[in-house]
Amino acid sequence: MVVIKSVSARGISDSRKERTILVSIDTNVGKFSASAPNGKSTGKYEAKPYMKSLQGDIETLKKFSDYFSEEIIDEFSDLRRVEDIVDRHVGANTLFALESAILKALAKEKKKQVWQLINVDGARKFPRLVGNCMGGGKHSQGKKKPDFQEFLLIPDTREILNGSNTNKDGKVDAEIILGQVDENFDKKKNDEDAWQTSLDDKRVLEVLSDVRTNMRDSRKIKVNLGVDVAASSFLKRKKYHYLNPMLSRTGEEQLFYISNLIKNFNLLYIEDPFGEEDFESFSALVKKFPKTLIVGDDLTVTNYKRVKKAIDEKSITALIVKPNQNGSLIEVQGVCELAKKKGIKIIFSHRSGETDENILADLAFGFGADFLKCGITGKERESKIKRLVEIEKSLRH
Ligand code: 2PG
Ligand code: MG
Repeated sequence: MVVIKSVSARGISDSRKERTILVSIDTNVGKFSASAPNGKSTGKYEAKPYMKSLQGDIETLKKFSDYFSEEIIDEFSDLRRVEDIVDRHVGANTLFALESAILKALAKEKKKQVWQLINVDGARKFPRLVGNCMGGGKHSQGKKKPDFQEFLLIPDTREILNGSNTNKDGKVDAEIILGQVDENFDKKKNDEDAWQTSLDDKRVLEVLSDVRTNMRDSRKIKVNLGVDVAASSFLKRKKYHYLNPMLSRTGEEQLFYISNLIKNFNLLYIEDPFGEEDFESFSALVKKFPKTLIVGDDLTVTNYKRVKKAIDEKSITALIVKPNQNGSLIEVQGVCELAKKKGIKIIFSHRSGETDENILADLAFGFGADFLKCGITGKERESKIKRLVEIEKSLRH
């Protein structure tokens, strides 16, 4: 069992140089720490990262430090006791980092890997990688850019290195093509290290289609395409306000437009194609494309109630799980169990402002995620992929 002797926290910089929290614990089996990432295109319904402020949460943890020592942690479900202590006193980033540090201590004490604390039935399925290749929206700078936030490559393999190398090659290929077709291309990358471009959404999808063909020819691998529309970020007064080219679409027009994109570009994956309140339009899309991954992120925000509503209303076929959208890993477990029971695919995901923390890989594997969305390049993104490779290797021996 783990006994927590003390808890402390401090602010650190994320990949965007914004402040986030690092929580450290001192235990009977040593010192452990973990950090939380930051979102930018945050859902209206996600839990607040901090109660009042980062500094406020740091002080709260300090005040509560003694209470933790009274709790004995012996298994994953004991995290609930920690949650009982800090419930409504700290935000989701703080809780997620604290629980992550505790899981690391517990793994050490049990001589196990973090994923083994979760994956009690010993499932061995690796997630497919979802890699952000080109981007726009809130994650990119510049006046002229795609309105959609992320254009994603999804290699059809569960071998992590193969998937990761395919995505890297695909990203290099995209760079070459962008150099030919985007006169403004300056090789700059956005928040998630994806290429910034001045092309519009459709033209980016054409580039991505070429990348798909090239990967098939050169690497003999099938690559599927996906998009994170992050539609709430350009929805105002019931209209989707596109800037590139400048036009607005009603909800109905958006449904028509998205449907055409799915058909014309054979998209496997479409995330947040409508506003975060619009369960109905999501349902209409699922009805038209029951086999496509219609993914809720801002819609569902890793919140059990919203996930249940989305499933009950048949609004999604897949679900983004961002542990720090919620904070409670116990609820994350509940969300994953519900999704699995209902045949909804699970995509664990990084945030746009990331740290070197790699526990996301253990969580994704442990909870049996179907996909892991964590970018293609950049040390904060690659740390998660490297950790998956490590898990893969450990299972071969
Ligand atoms: C998303 C995420 C991660 P953010 O919308 O899916 O790619 O972005 O972390 O800014 O919410
Ligand atoms: Mg998203």
